Amino acid sequence: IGFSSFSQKKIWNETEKEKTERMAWWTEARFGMFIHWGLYAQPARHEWVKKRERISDKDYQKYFDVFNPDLFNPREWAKKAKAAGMKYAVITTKHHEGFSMFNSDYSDYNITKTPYGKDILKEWVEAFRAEGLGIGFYYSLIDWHHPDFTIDSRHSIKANNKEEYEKLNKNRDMAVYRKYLKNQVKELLSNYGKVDLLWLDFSYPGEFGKGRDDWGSVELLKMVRKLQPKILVNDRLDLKEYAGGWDFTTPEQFKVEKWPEVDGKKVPWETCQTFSGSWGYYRDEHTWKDNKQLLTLLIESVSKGGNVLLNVGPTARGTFDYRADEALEGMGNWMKYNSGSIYSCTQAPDEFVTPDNSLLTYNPKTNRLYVHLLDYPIQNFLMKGMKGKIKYAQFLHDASEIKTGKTHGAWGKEKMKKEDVNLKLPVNKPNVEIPV
Ligand code: FHN
Repeated sequence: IGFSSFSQKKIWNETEKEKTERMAWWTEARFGMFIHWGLYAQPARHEWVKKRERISDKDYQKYFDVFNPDLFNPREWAKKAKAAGMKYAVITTKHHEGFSMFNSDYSDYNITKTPYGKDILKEWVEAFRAEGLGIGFYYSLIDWHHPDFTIDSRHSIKANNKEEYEKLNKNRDMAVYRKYLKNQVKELLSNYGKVDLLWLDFSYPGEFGKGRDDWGSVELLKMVRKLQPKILVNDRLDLKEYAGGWDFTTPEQFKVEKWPEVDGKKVPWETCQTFSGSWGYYRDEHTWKDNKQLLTLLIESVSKGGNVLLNVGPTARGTFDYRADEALEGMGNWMKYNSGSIYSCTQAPDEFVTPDNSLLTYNPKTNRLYVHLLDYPIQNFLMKGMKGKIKYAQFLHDASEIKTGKTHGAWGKEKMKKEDVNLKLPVNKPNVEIPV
């Protein structure tokens, strides 16, 4: 569908080795915080509340008029992210509602014009950078507030045919919007120091099959690259080429079956997920992932060579929901003992057979294999085909040795082959979270 195509050579004259080096901090980090925060935190009914409830600009204005996160403490947020084991963070600088959480010369629909009155993004960057976290900016390509943004099925108004579509957009000039988009991205990448990651969101085929280059992607990326030469860019511009259009792919709210590939080649990837069902703060949301689900998500992603970007939707006063705090603390309790099996780890070499009900990760630098038990086996844990490949086995949380040996009785002998190794685990699991 009319996606502009170009090779990396034209935009980013970068070798695979240079790209690997540029991405190394992110690949080793494995775990980041996503933050969805904007006017939609006021109604607290999902970040798409304006579209879902078909709220007019006029009726949505009241959220702008009262926005004043008086309890916002970015350093506290950064400490919580760090304690959870997160190494970078990506915040919505502007979501689809079109409200800029930063001071912009191109739109008065921004944070400095609300009762809050200050550049909240600047405060956030300073705090997260002070805690040593990577800085990522989410910027929505979609803008429900800008008078020149093309209206289509992403809006409350659905055009049912080409005529209606053209009538709806008669006074809208996407070339004007493209310029606005480029100017705001330029502000973001010029006014806040080094930005490590640009998380653009999202592209879709033009209505009625009309392919379009909505965002001026090639020119936009050339500018991005010029302003922030080391920055990472995700895959949600309307450019399909891995080599040039983007650095990592972003499977959202689902678990990949295997390491994603493009043209038969494994590509960097990061799954973005919510603790609950909503990205923005949703007060009455009751479906929250539990600690084991979250930990398994993180381990499973790393076991397939990927990252996890886990989302918090702060309240309109600038606090984290108590359930988000609990989820972050739960992950931090596990990461305190086990981050060694996450940071700088990746998919284990194919020679290692993943035992039942467990997940493997592997650190290629240290040649350490990490076995994550998703529940606790009774005494014997068979690792098939590992004879001669395990020098020493230990529990990660206290480094106590795990002995190897034969399995018990006739059944065990029959089960265990000569090329297998059996880990003799204590009957009661160590006093830490499952996964162990
Ligand atoms: O529509 C957005 C959604 O609100 C949220 O920001 C997610 C996060 O990846 N991205 C879009 C849906 O894919």
